[in-house]
Amino acid sequence: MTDKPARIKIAIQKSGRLTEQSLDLLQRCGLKYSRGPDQLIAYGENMPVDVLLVRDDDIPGLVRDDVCDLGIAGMNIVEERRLHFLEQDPVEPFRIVRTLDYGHCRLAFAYPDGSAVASVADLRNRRIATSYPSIVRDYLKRHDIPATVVEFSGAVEIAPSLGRADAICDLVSTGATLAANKLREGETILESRAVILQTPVAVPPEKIEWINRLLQRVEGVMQVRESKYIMMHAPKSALAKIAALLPGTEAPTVLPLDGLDDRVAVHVVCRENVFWETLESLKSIGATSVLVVPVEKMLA
Ligand code: PRT
Ligand code: ZN
Repeated sequence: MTDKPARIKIAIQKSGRLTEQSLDLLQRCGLKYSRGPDQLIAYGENMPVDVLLVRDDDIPGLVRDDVCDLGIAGMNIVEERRLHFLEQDPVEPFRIVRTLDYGHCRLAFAYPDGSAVASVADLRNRRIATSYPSIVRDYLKRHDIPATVVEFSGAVEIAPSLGRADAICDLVSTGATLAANKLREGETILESRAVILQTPVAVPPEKIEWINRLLQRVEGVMQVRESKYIMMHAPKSALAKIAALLPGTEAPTVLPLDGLDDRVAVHVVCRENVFWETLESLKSIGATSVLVVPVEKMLA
């Protein structure tokens, strides 16, 4: 018998677009780990949390099979694998417990420049190349479009020029890859970000504390990243409008300004990112000296 808490395993991408930010997230949650070069497991030194470094495609399966308690992967991979697993067994294979703020991309159709196939409506009885066959088939079925899905494991964008497909459905971020391959972006069928998956089985009591702690810390890290402290001078009469422009804001601190009766200093914590458009709108209702400052830590 041992009193040690059971160790939690979290699977993340070993080497790819999500690796750096996933490791950074875990570090911000307080995890210190040791990892040798090419090691597949990084052992947590100060928390009973070990990190499995694997290909992103394997992460949903590892979580479904309860080999890992948690996993981080792109929604594109997660949804593709989910639909695939559901074909074999109609039980939800895992739970998505948090959407993260990195790995943004979209799964979209794209059509060759100058082709007669230029929108989803033209896809009837055509061939679509993709690495996401389950998502694409599901979309076509839901929209009642009979078409052939041609599976490619990579380099999908060259399928039309090879004569293998009339259109593609692939991940797009900036659109540069499509443009370089003379393809025009069409309809988006999935907006994707990295997400945290949790195993579908009930969490054993010896793991509950640390799984909850980790997920709560992720919540804290996300909240801080999305939060901004905003300071400005504004007309007293504009306070309601300012609150409406800054979503997720708690009651603002309003301070008098020396020698000015109609203007005040306003300080607010805004729990969403603040864009230039918002600052321009604040200015248009009379705000001046607007400062937006990042938040380091927050205890709600
Ligand atoms: O080896 P492993 O299997 O783990 O990695 P991988 O090669 O399958 O995945 P990787 O590292 O390329 O991507 C990991 C995850 O990052 C994806 O599953 C997405 O969730 C997310 N992501 C975000 C992207 C992109 N942006 C992206 N732009 N994944 C791929 N791309 C590719 C896309 O497939 C296309 O080839 O980039 C190209 C398009 O980019 P733009 O900027 O030219 O539009
Ligand atoms: Zn992959």
